[in-house]
Amino acid sequence: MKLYHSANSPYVRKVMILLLEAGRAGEVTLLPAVGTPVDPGSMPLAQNPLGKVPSLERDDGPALYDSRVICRYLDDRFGSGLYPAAPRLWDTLVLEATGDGILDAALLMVYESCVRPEELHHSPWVEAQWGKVARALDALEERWLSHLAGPLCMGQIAVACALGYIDLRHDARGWREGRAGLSAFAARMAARESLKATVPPG
Ligand SMILES: N[C@@H](CCC(=O)N[C@@H](CS)C(=O)NCC(=O)O)C(=O)O
Repeated sequence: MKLYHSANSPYVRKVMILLLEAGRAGEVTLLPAVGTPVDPGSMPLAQNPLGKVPSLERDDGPALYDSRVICRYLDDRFGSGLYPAAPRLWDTLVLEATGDGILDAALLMVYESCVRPEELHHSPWVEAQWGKVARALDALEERWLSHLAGPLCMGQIAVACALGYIDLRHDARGWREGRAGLSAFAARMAARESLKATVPPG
């Protein structure tokens, strides 16, 4: 298999962590891809019309995207058990959607400052994106700590990638303040070999 890859992409990091946790990273060749929404650069447009990473070329069918689909596919292929059986599955999927939703908002904030021209920056829009992140972090702190303390699942990995990305790009927002449970979860996850091996270089 071939994975279109960027070391700073938190969505790619989800896939890499799954591969490492499953002990199957050697089965995937990494193909570096670089681009933004306004300049697809070397993004895998033929494999993914949305021009995004991660995208996965596989031997048993057409290319797969996005990270949720790729992770589901690899988990099924390897039997890695990161998506538990229902009913716990529903919590895992909502948790993964929450992690990915945090990432979507956090990435839009980065694109606003790095990709859009300065004269077009709109700070109420940026703050509204941070509002989504902050509400999701509060929900995780208030309602999800028990699931986060359970057996490793793809929801936990997605949230850990989201927190790692906030550390990388929005550290000044001080997300740990008032969120001791989530901070402890981030520290526990950061100690895993799979997370240590995939820290974004920045
Ligand atoms: N929902 C997608 C999001 C992927 C995504 O936005 N990746 C970013 C890199 S972190 C990207 O490829 N951006 C290029 C673009 O939006 O054109 C997923 O889960 O895979």
